[in-house]
Amino acid sequence: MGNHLHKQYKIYQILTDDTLAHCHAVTKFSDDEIRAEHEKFFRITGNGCLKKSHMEELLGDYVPLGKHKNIKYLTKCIFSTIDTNNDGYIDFLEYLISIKFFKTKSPIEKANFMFRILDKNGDKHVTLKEIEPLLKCLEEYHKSSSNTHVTNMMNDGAKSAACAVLAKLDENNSGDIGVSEFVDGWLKDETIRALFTFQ
Ligand SMILES: [Ca+2]
Ligand SMILES: [Ca+2]
Repeated sequence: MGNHLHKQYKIYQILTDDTLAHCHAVTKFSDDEIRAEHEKFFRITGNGCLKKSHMEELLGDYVPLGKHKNIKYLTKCIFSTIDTNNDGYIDFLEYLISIKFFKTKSPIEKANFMFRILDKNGDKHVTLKEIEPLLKCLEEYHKSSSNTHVTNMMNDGAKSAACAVLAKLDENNSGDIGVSEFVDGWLKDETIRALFTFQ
């Protein structure tokens, strides 16, 4: 790792008031929550660069024990989404944003976060090409689901399931899914929630 990259991750090493305020503004976590996560994050990563293997260890706290075997699918999806510059590492703030997804009780927040995970190129539209790889990632997990709507939908593979999701959610027939279409679908369609929930 070059010096430049190293520097970039050191920004969060010491929680100054400014850093704390910034983390709070982005995540809405309390200062105590941020401090606790910060302690854990730097204990595990050492230098503030989170690797995929660290992610599994850190997210283990937010995934029920029985589902622990699925954590690899989960972290793969989340890691590649959060790691926006694709350098293979996640900094402290990116990590905080990702655990917010596991902590929030708000369906709207969950839907918004899932939309961002899906919207890989960040253009605020979710296309077939963005839905399919994520469902592919969750395919094995969903196969063991007790929800027959989910297993039926995944029966013919991720591509067919992605088409079904698009057909369900693309209310204005634009060929992709906007954030309001996704959130609406999430709130009213139990199968959509189940398809994109992996806890
Ligand atoms: Ca997109
Ligand atoms: Ca649309």
